Amino acid sequence: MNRRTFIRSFSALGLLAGAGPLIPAWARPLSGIPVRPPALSPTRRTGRLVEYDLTIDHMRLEFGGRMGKAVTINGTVPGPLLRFTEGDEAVLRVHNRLDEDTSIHWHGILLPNGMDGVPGVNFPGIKARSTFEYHYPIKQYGTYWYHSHSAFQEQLGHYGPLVIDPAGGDPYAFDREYVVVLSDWTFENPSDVLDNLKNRPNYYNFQRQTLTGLLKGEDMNLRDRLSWDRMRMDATDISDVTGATYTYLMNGQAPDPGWFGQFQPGERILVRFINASAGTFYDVRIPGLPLTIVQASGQHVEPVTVDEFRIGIAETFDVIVEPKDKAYTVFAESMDRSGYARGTLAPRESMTAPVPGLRERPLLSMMDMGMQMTGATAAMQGHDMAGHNMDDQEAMPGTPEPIPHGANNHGPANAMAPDVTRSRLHEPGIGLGNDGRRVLVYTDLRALRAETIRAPDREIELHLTGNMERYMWSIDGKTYAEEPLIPMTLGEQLRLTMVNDTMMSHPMHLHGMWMKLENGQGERIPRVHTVVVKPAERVSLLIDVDALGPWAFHCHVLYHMELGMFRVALVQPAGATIPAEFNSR
Ligand SMILES: [Cu+2]
Repeated sequence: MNRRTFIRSFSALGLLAGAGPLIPAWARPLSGIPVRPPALSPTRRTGRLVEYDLTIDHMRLEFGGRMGKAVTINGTVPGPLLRFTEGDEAVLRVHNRLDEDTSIHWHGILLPNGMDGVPGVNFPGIKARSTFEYHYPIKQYGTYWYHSHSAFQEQLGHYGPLVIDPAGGDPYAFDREYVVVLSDWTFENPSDVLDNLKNRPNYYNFQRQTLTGLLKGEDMNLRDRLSWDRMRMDATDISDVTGATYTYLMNGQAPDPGWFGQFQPGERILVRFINASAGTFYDVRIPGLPLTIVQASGQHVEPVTVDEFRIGIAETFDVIVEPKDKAYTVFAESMDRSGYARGTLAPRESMTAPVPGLRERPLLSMMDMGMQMTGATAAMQGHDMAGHNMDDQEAMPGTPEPIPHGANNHGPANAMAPDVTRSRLHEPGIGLGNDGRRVLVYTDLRALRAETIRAPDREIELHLTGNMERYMWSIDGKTYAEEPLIPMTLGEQLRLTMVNDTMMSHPMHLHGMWMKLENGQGERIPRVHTVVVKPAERVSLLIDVDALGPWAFHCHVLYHMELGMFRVALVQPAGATIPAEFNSR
């Protein structure tokens, strides 16, 4: 019995309390039968009524050989797998054993407003040592997740997977299924992480280019240097929190030895990837295996086969792979290349596969800065721009037209506005797509079923704003405290355009309603609950405003949300006045 097997089997029995990682049942290797990861057993099942009990507590758990104090759900990080079938009625009793408030938000689930679980927005929170019962009908299918919306509990392990089987079955066959939850762990108290970022926004960026290096002109020409200075940013500011403090987790396990999933040669395997991180975008690949994407944001898409995909915080992608009789590494590299989460898929536990090296750290580009560009610079979009001359070039055919931003009227909360913004849905994202690998892009996503497209009744434009030097994050230059509401009218068709004035990617999430991503696929427009808006990008989405109540709309980088990149989308019947409590916040 090797160390991995030993720790796994003994900790599963609770025999190694405090000595090994406690692995949720669904994340243990499944040999032979069953071929589905075991979900939490319902407390009771009566017809379509499925009842679960979830207990939130503090526990000391091991991450990469070191003990940390986690917030657990039923004793593990991540929490148990919750499984439903479309058409079920969910009853979820959440028992809070903490000495502080908690909550569970069901990410991507369409439900009555009072069951959405955002304290101070649509429910009071779950008080210390009390129980709250969620009750809602399951009206959709797909891979989702759930997490705390209270303080920094999500960073401490308060998240888990939620899978809903379609009433009519999935439109593709598979022999075995795994859930892969990616997340990030820090032994620092998350509020200290935030303090560090506020005191010195590049606190965790040990990859920073030195000022002397810049002045010597090693990496950039003069115009670039001036631009960076203007932005108060650095070309290596890809993530706020990096591998300097994060341990990157796959199914709750640090990379050595990492998560293990077993299969039998010849099987088709469905892997449900969920990014439950507080601050990490991952680039996922399984060297040697093409990845066929069949679901995005929990919704079926026309299969598209790639070598790699970027998964933003809170996104989900379902992937089908067909491994041969050998071991494979499931490699999830952090976007800033400061570390990785890792797992192994193999027919036997004794097998391992080579672990790829981290790729070179990417640099932000002129495109990311929203610089006005012509020709060759535009033609090189998606590649590192730092140091490239931007003169005398011609526009590349097919490049979306840049749109001038105009004056930066977002006040001091916005460091600067880009000169131009444009659609970047066809781009794989920073650091990807220039090494021959086929990378998933948003324009690839094509819904399996056609949608009825209605012309928008109303259009709104929101700018994602920030000041990296002061670590301020906001929307239209205002924090949630300063400007809490986005009013919406029940029944309207809304076009929401987001313009990212910052140089960081923001995974924007709307609760309670689908957003449909206008990616050029016509009536096959894909539904998303979360969309990554790249630096200097302009993205538009259509929303059927069909659910009454106050719904959270926010950036899913936990620290950006905490600092105010957050709004309440308040859906009311036409003609209703805004309740006083929302004006006086
Ligand atoms: Cu953000």
